[in-house]
Amino acid sequence: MKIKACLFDLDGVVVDTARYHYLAWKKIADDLGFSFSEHDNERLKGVSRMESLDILLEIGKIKIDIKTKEELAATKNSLYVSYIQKMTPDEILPGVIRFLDELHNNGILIALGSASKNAMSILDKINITQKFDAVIDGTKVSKAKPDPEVFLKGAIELGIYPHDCLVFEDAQAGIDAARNGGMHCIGIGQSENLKNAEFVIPGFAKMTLDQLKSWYS
Ligand code: B16
Ligand code: MG
Repeated sequence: MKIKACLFDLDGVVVDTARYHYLAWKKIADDLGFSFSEHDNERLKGVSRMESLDILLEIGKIKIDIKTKEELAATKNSLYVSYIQKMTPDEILPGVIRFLDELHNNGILIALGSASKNAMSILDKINITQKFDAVIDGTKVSKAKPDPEVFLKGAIELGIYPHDCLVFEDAQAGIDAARNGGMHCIGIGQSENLKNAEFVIPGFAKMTLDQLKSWYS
């Protein structure tokens, strides 16, 4: 098989933290006096914290200065952190651990490529840090997805060429980042929301190395 490394997004791929992001952003929107739906929240997936805030303010048609923006982002993050502090390994999405172990047992390297600055703390809470050969998160990159920086840094840390890497992503920005970096990409979710992924799967419950081999040999 030509795939030598698999790079995983975190939110929406390994765990479903999107609902915690949603609850925290919704509180900010409520306090500012406008409604923010789960449908609106789709636009925030894979996007950095400050860009998420810009999208939220655009939805609420609100203009504020940079200092207030920084305060709102900090408030949102405190709320989000209070949710993730309570996370447990039970929240790892179905099939993830089994699939990571199957990859590892067959010599395929594994990295995390997340936009989140809270990624390390989430990995720690769900007790999965040791499954990754490299972790690149929002504290290590300066350019947000769809820039490929997060995945290219992962490939460099693993010592694998981009064209031998496969990314698993649930957000369009993340799929674009993988493809912009010259990597293979499988979307997690529904194909109509995930353009340019080579394949789309609903999750890892039925994902196997044999399936990967049939797609990438
Ligand atoms: P934080 P991923 C992304 O994580 C989320 O999908 C996105 O909704 C969030 O705004 C971003 O992380 C930043 O998160 O505020 O914790 O730094 O999908 O790239 O793992
Ligand atoms: Mg994601």
